[in-house]
Amino acid sequence: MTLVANPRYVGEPIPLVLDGDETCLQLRSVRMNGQELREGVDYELAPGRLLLKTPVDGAVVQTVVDLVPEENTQLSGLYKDEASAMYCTQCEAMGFRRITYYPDRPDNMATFTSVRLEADKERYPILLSNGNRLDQGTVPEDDSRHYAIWSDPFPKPSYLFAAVVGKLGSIRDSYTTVSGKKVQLEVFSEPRNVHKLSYAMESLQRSMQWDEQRFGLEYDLELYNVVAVDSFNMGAMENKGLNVFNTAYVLADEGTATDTDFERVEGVIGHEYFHNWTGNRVTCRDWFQLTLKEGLTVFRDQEFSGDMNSKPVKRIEDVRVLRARQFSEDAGPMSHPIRPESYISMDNFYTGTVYIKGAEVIRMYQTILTPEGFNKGMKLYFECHDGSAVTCDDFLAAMADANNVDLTQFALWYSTPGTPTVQYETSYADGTFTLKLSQSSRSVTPMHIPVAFGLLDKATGQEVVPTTVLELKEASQVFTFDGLEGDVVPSLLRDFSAPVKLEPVSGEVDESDLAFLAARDTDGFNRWDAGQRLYTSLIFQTLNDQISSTTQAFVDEAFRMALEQKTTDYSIQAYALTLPSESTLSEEMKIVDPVGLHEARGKVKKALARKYESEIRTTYDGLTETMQAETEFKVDAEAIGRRRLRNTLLEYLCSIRETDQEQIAAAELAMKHFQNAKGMTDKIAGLGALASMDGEGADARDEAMQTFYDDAEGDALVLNKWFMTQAVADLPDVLNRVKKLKEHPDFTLKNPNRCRSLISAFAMNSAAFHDESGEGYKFLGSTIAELDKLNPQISSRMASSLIQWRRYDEERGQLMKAELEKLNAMKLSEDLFEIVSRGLK
Ligand code: HT7
Ligand code: ZN
Repeated sequence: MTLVANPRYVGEPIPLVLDGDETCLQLRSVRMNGQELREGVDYELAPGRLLLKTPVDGAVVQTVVDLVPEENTQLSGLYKDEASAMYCTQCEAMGFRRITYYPDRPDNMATFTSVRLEADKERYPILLSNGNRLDQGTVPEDDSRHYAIWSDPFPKPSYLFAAVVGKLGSIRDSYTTVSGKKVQLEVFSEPRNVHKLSYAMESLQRSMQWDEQRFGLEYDLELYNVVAVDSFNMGAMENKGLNVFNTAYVLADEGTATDTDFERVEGVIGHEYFHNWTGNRVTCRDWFQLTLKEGLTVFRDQEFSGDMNSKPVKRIEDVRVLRARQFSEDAGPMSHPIRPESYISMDNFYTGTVYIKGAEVIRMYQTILTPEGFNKGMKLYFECHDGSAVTCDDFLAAMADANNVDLTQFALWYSTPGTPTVQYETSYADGTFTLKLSQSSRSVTPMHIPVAFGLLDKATGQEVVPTTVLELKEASQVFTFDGLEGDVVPSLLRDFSAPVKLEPVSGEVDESDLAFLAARDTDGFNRWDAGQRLYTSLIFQTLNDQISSTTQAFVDEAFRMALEQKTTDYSIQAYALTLPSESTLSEEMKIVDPVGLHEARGKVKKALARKYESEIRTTYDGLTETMQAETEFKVDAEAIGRRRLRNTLLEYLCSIRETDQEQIAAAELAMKHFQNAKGMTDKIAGLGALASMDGEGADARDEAMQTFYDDAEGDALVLNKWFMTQAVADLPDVLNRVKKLKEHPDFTLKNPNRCRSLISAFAMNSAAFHDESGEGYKFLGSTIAELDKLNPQISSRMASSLIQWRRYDEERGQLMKAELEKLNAMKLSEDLFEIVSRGLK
């Protein structure tokens, strides 16, 4: 590397810090301008760093290190993927320092002009790195070896460096950009998976076109490579011109991937591609600014997926994830602002808060400034900061300056942890509707909260006040709407315009309004949400054994209407028929009762299934007939929606199994669904239903599990589904099953996907994991300890369920805490130590 003195620095030269992880690097030599440097004289080695005592402006520094990728089980730095035998890198956030000594910080943007890779030709025919390939050929001294030289003209921080060396298959295509440049696209995987790459390629082409159309952003290199790797800590990585992907987010075909997998492939391919501008061209000054690139890029991928499929469906899905995942994170000891203020290990801050709440914050800019204003802000952001490492404040300033508005108060979203609450109070007299909004949050001063609002005529369902964005900026504010006639119903926080909890001041939600909105709201998101609130009410009434007949009647009506809806928007219909998840429901409880909640939700589900069994069956059979008549397998919105709806109905039908007779009928239905499935979506839905069957359904369950396993023929992603289905089953002895599966020859703690599919999935099986014996906690605690020795990024993530112990009753809480204390007494990785110690604080 060539050193360049910081032109802003004045004073005596100070030592230059090169970061390096001595636990995996063996330093051989350091040279400056060709001269070998002496340890203790010219440089010093300390834990985590090498100090160059007298750096010289313009000097060329060379470091030579040894490392053993085969032993790198952390999957950070350079490692060997066992499944494919390929070597690959993962440098974000701090993996480059596990490859060599270097100023490994995001604001050090350098051009990597000649990355030379060399390997055995036969065993490693593919040699890839960032940018464009300058040269390749046979090594002159040894014709069994070859080399490639890569050069990336764009300055980049080291976290965006990548190299891949292996025996890979690929598919190739191209994309001609809006200005007529032809870009070569290539997607690589293990040769046996090449037939599963076309959806990723098509998604990439769609992403490139969408970014040009929506934001005027064009791709900038001559080629774009994507590599699928089985062992990967996260979803994917946006390395410049050489994305590395977890196989789970690239490989997809109808036989092995569900519709959700297809949707994820499209979303994650888009996400990594969009990083080329929001992350790579403009990057983060420091890791506290992570949401600058991640929140913005998640927002961009959400918008992309919404445009490719259905906007309301995508919004519902995104808010479901936010509520289930981020709200609980924000209510626990890992609560942090989207721009965190401190960390021990940065890897622990790739969180739901930074990513998905971060995306909600970006969405609020758009809501406040309008899409046109938002686009103006984006344009200015790139004009001012292309090629730089900047901050969230710079982004906010671009939005404010481009629109000539003051966003000072909005900046509180970057520094305030926790989920704000917005309370509302309404009155209506003499044709004037009055709405009082108040806010409370962990910010000392009020936040800037956009509340999208509409009013509907109660008699006709017509919008009398179309969606209007109310800007709540004070602790409490009153808004009036006059000139109205007849009764009206308010629709608040339309399209979920801010990541807040909404509640009436009185504490009593008007359920008749909810029932009206569930049937007639013109805002698709709020129509769905009103139904969810009614279901929530009934589930809690069931839990407390105090069912109100009025609530029951509203729920019945909402469910029946959703069921009988004549629409082709089958996904919306499916979501309207789906009860809120246990994790979303638990957000409503001060002290979470996981088993009670599981039972209450189950009871409501079964009661609805019994009440509407014949209507459910008719719709299910109708869909089955339509689908059987189809000759072509499609993954468009309509086909996905149809499968989603039919699988939702299957769940209801299979929940009716009190008597032996009913158990047999449910097992037969699920088995038929499983056996006749045309793709993985239906197959896994059938298997999922069978997985929880016992008694008269046990034989069918075991038979289907075996068939599914055999059909998988060792396919890693399909086997993950097999493990997961069993880990989340609703069976009394699920923990023993999981323990046995952990010893299965196909199980390994070394592969993060496999770990997540069994261990993390079990921790999400709330009733089983939280069994009052505490055995679930013990199992997780000991597995985390085992895993921490291999892969701290994954072990620390697995501890996230245990640190929620304060949310549970005394007995459960103490049992969970005891596991954290056991871990705390061990020698832990930094990553896990940070989570455990936060959990015990
Ligand atoms: N930007 C990428 C982050 C990432 C990562 C972070 C820590 C450890 C491993 C990792 N692999 C990828 C992913 C993204 O948001 O696009
Ligand atoms: Zn990202």
